[in-house]
Amino acid sequence: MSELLSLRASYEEGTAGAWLEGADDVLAVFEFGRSPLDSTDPRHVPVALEQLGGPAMVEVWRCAGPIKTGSWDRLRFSQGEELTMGHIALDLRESSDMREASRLAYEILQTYLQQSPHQWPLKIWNYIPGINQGQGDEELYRQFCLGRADAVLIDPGDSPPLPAATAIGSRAEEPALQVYFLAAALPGLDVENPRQVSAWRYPRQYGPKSPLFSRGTILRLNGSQQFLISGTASIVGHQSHHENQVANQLSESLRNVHSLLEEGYRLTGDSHARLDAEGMLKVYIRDPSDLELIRRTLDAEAPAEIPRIYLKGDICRENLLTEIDGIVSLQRS
Ligand code: 3EB
Repeated sequence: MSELLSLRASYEEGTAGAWLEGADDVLAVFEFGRSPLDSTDPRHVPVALEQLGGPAMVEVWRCAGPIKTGSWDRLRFSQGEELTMGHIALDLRESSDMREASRLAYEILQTYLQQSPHQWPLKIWNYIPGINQGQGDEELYRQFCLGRADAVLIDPGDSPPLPAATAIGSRAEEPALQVYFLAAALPGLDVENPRQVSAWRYPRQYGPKSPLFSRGTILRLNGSQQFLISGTASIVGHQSHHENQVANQLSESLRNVHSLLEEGYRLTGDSHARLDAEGMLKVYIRDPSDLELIRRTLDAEAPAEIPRIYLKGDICRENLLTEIDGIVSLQRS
């Protein structure tokens, strides 16, 4: 793996504990299938979503040190020379509702970032228990979007830099709403997908407040460039496609990823993103029995070199069965 990359993100075998003890350049260790409330160290981020298939992996982020750790209100952070990872887990049993919990999480996140040397979130991951529970505008995902919009001081009409994001559902029994992010001193380059309506412009039918995220951001630091890809589903324009057809949904999601990377090339003018060994993909799957079909489809349609894991998670629209996100590096051509 190139030493030049600002963020070295990889899937590794071994325990979270061993990775936290081992190296001094570890910014974060993500452990799957464990409640976010079980974090043992600011760099340790347990994620409730379970890994599907094997071998069992942890996700490790490394960057230039020294790495400083601490906490701010209910947020825990780990700060390298140029990048910060922060995470929040709010116990929903102590909160009146999802909108309020989401508003609180984003308020804490925003207040933390305002005093951090790394003020700009590049990507935010959101894991929401029981995301599809509730009817119509009461659906927990829509309530989550409302709370996020209540908190963030952003008017998308001003075209401010927006972070990339992923929003996925964990089991309804999971007690914690989890939000974690990667931030830097300068904003990323926002990339929208020409095949998709920008999320902040979704029509009213998808909820009272549109989600606030960009389809992807490019992190540019020290001559290296990395693409942080938002959760990408089988959505063309603003509509879900291939209802009940999980393989076709995955193929459509991959077409969206390729279209986004192509748009990144158009914007940078000279840099190609490649799905290669320096990157990583995460595939979220609603129904674990779809794993083999999804695995076969991805193996046929994406380069074998790019590391990938499969996580059990619900997609924020009930008619979607799978979603992909990832990190890929860009090379000058
Ligand atoms: C979509 O494209 C699928 O609310 O932060 C993807 C990425 C999705 C982020 C979010 C939602 C979010 O609309 C859902």
